[in-house]
Amino acid sequence: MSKDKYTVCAALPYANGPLHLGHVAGVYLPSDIFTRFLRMNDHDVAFICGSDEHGAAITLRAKSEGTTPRAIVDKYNKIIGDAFKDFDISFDIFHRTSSKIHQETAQDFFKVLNEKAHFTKDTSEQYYDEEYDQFLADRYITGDCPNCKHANAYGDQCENCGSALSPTELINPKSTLSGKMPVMRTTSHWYLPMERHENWLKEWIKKGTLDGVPHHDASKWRNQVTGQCMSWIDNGLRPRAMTRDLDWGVKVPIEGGDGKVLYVWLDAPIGYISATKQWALDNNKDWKDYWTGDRKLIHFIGKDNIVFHAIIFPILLKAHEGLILPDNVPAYEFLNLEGDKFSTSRNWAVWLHEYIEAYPDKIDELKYVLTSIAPETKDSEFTWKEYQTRINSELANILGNFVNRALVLTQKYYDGSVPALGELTDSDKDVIAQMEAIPVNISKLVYDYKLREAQAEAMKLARLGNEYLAETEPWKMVKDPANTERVATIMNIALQITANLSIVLQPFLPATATKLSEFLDFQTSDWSQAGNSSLISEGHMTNKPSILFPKIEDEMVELEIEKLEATKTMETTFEPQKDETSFDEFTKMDIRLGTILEAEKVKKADKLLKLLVDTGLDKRTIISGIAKHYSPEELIGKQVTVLMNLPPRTIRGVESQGMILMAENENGELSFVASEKEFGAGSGIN
Ligand code: B3M
Ligand code: ZN
Repeated sequence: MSKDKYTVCAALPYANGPLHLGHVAGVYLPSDIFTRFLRMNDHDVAFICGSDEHGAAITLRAKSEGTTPRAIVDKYNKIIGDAFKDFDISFDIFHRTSSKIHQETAQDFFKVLNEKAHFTKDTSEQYYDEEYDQFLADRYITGDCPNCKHANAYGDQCENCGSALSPTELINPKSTLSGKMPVMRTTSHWYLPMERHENWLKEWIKKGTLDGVPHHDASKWRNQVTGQCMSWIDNGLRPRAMTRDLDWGVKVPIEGGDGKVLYVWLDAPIGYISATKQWALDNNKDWKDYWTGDRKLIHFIGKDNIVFHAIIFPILLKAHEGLILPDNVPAYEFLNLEGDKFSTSRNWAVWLHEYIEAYPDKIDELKYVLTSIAPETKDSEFTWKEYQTRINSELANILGNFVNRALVLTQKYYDGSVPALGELTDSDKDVIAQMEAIPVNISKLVYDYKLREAQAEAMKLARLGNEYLAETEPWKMVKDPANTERVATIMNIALQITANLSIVLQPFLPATATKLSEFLDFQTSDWSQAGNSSLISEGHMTNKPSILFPKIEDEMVELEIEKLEATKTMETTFEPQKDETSFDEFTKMDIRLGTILEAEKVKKADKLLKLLVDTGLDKRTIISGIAKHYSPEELIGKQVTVLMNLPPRTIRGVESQGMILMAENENGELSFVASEKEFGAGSGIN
């Protein structure tokens, strides 16, 4: 039977910020494990990724960093790409959607679909920000999610519940540009009438058949993937706009497309194809082999990307004709961090590139922990305490301890040479049987996308070895010459387990597997060798080992937790920056220096002082809530900053004609905002 062929795609990260551990645990590490395993099993496989460089995620970031979209994507493509390399994620290519080959591929794709009449052109009313002269789609508009009521859902999806949205579905919509309620304006766009595809989609997702022909094993799709898709379909599919009124993106390549670009969720998945094209060009291959015929397309993604990969992209692929549809869409739930959601804006995150920089020798340690807690079926949590415990009590005490004992004792008793296997006891036979069974179990789990359990199964082999040595205690037996043959047998079996570990750990902990190979002077990447209990023969020379996993000290954990806590303190002490205002709004405020002429307490109000202030223009009464901080006497003659043109307010029967600006520190103490020099009353502030 010929082996299945695979094209494995990992979601293209937006080039609008660095990667954190949530991204790694839920997309890049599992796809890497899966692909490494496939390669070891001699499947023909391409592993594709790249950065997603269009869409509002990018332009809004550029705006907030005060730079151009081009500068943003160049910066983060590099940070992300370097982190992937350092973390040894084995993509065949990490490409970019701002490349020329991608623009052409996406435009051709759009033209093909348009020629085949898969789009409708329609004029409709869309939200528009009058202040910024811009239509508001996707992340340019936020509001409450109609499904889960989460505030700040985007115009194209809710990051909280993962549902895909349209701007008009949002409750209380607000422009992310001006912060204002948008108005409606007419514009025309190309739409994908998704409702036309409902029937085949239902059959394809539920049964795994495509127009009656078996396509994939639907029982292998995760429940949350099938569930989210079906609920979306059952809610009724509607036409979805495939173009946008923006200038950053892939230009619409047909007549009437001026000033418009492709919708980023049309553009980005085509990025998988254009990346494959570039890789094929670089390696003398034909990209079509990876996107047509008898090949499994697998999408590793986060749960907020489900409908885009399991409904919209499949519609586009099928409409295009001749291209393969996904065989599976293993989507991951979210990883939390120390009791809270990862948040880029609040800096509540462990950034991959920062981890790598701080702990370049602890790459496999992080991989191990992240796979152990991968959010495969439900949200999970990363804590530094668990990181420490898993490394110390599992990697160091079990795997590291076993390997070290096996190799050190071999050095000690046999100068590194593999001893002969003698007669086997029942327990030896049992250990050998398990050594044979474990790789079979791992295989089954990997093909079922249960990578967390698969890694646990691989660790079982280390556990088995560790227990075997602890029970047989060759270091005690060796003292009696009558046991020479028995000790040799035990050590032979321990070394065979170690050699098997160098194979089965490869997908999960590649650097560790390489170290084992060096210790043993034995290397194979052929999975079919795993389970063989005589991988290394009598007389083969092994090397002296070094410590695989140094213990994680409390100091490291404390340092990392403190680092995170520091971001929390900052957050609670100072209010986050307010929504953006405009220069126009700012210049509307009339702010001037004033001098306090008189001050007295307001009756029955222990916080308030009634001030008479010389503003240069006039002398006016201002009520200020500073009585707890200043006595009336000490205020006379003080220079202060006055907001002049607030509408007058009557407080305790007195009309207040402005406001004194004050600074407040984290302890709630107040200070006047005044000028550095003694300027005259009435000096303007702008
Ligand atoms: N850039 C969305 C995300 O990072 C996105 C994935 C595109 S995959 C084609 O959540
Ligand atoms: Zn929601």
